[in-house]
Amino acid sequence: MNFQTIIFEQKDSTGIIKLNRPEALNALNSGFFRECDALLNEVSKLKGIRVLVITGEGKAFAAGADIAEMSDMSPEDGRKFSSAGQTLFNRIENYHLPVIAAVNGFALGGGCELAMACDFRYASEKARFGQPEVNLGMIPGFAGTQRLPKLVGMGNALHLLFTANIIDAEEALRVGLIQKIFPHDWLMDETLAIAKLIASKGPNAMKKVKKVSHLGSNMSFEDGCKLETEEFGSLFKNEGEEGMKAFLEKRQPNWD
Ligand code: CO8
Repeated sequence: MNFQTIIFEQKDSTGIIKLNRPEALNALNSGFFRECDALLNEVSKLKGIRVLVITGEGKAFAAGADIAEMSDMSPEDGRKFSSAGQTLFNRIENYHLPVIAAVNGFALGGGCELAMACDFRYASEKARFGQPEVNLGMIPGFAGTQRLPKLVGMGNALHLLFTANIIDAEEALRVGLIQKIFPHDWLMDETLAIAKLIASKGPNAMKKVKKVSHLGSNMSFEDGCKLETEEFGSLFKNEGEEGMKAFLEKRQPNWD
């Protein structure tokens, strides 16, 4: 798989997507949206990948949408660009595998929105987060206004969105934007270790927990519960049978 904006690598059962335009701090352009979408198509055909990790090359995770590409856009172009980004990020959120963001540096604007579309976020102590769009007379366009309040609460979200403040990893952890901080050089090893742990669990259960959590969060409580019941039931006479048998027989489950 040959791409201009990303590198893909498989380590055991983890697929690593590395944003690879370090000269532009991995700014997200339309090439990235196309290539990442194509990569997700390819990954779904590969056997043995159970978790994805998204990270960045160099000192940024991604410093935002590509301002150079956006600067000449018409309102209609802007809407198309926003829609392409939202479609990709929604696809990541609803992808059949767990997706972890390993935030190695700047995650600003669209970069923070990409991290938020992942299932959870680990960060290097060098990571920096923010939604600085209002500095440019813009607002987030890749669903940042929708995901940020869900993750950090409306007050913290609007504080970031209004001020364009760049916050460090400690502050991001405090507001609940990220789940863990590691020394910079440990970030990938720690992320791969948790990916390996997740990959050892029931793969169908993983898919279902992701589906029910994300879809359910956009439904009424009652509808979310109904979806949970439906998917819970679907795991009997499925891998749940093997998982429960293995427990009773005091052995490791065999998911393959
Ligand atoms: N887009 C394009 N190029 C970028 C971007 C970006 N977002 N960020 C950095 N670069 C480029 C710089 O222009 C520079 O290029 P060159 O070397 O050719 O001059 C190179 O990356 C290195 O950047 P700096 O020299 O600025 O590096 P510093 O370490 O001095 O500064 C910062 C790092 C603080 C991260 C700084 O680069 C910065 O402020 N970047 C912009 C951050 C920003 O405003 N991000 C939000 C962008 S808007 C957005 O994401 C909206 C998303 C929704 C869009 C909806 C679609 C319509």
